[in-house]
Amino acid sequence: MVGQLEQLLGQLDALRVRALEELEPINSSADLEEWDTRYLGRNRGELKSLSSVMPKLTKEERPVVGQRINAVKTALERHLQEKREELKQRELLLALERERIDVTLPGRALPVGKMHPLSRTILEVTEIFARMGFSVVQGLEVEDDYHNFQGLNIPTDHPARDMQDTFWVSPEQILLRTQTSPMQIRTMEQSEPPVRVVVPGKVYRNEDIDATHEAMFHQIEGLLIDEVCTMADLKGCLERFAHEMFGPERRVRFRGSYFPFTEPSAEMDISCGLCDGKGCRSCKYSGWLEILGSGMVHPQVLRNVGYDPKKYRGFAFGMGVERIAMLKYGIGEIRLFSGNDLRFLRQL
Ligand code: FA5
Repeated sequence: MVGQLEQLLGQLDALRVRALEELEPINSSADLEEWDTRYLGRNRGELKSLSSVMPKLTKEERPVVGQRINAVKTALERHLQEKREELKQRELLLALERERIDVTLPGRALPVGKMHPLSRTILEVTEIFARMGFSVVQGLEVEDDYHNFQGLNIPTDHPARDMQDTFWVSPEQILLRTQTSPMQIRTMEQSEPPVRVVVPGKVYRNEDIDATHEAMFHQIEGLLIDEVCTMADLKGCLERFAHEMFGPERRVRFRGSYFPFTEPSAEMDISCGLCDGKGCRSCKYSGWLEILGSGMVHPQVLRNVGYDPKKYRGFAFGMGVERIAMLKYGIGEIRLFSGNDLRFLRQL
């Protein structure tokens, strides 16, 4: 019996040595779990199998073997725990190594957008007028017949309506504004003189599209009302704008014109920058590009908004933003602005 006991204790010691030897080189969680099951597993673990002889032992032998089993189990569990910790630390270090950021690497550049050339033009124009004391206000793109036409001295049967072919939203009442001029009426309805505003925004006309005409384009309206104001003020103001915008070398000319809401009226042309005034497709071989209509505010328009035309006078102008951008950046085709072609937009 003593020999059997010695053999059992020897087996337990050998199990402990073997288990610890096998534990040493393990370096993955999966292998560790497998080791745990093999030696300490509740059902088929090797320690459990050796413990199964307990019932067959004598009363004296049982505590001796029981103590040895416990000692082996405690030792194996302690080493298992230490190994688990070690693997956890190692995996953490590996993860940190994998995710390490090298702050000396060059950064990845984010694609940065740019202002659209039309937005930039609007900003440049309004800044020039802001320096001359004008405030910038916004109007409505969907307008009524009164503000777009009648208040501006263009009654229903007036031939001037044919100059701006209209997109109607509801027949004869609501429309997409054909010009920014309705903001002349709205501004004067809402404020007392003196008035100095510029109004940038989109306008719509049912037009044939070509290199210089779009059906949706932008205008900037200007309105100045005061007790003293002459055509010379209008010309001075617009010439100054043109020279600040395009440079002093560009030539400017005024041509007599007709608008029902200004009297007298004039259109302003700028010498074509593409051909330097010699004539090209863009300026329709005239050497000039019309950029705005203007004139002294008609007394009837002043009466329409309740201003006394004997006391107040003023001038107004409306310029085409696309035409100005074409002149400024030497672009020969208006449709490029709304084409969304990045190759074009990146060039500017
Ligand atoms: C008007 O729209 C008047 N409201 C301007 C005005 C305001 C006159 C205040 C007097 C007082 P006109 O239709 O000419 O005028 O247009 C003004 C400018 O818009 C033109 O000089 C041109 O630069 C631009 N423009 C006109 N039609 C088009 C179009 N289809 N595409 C691009 N730009 C255009």
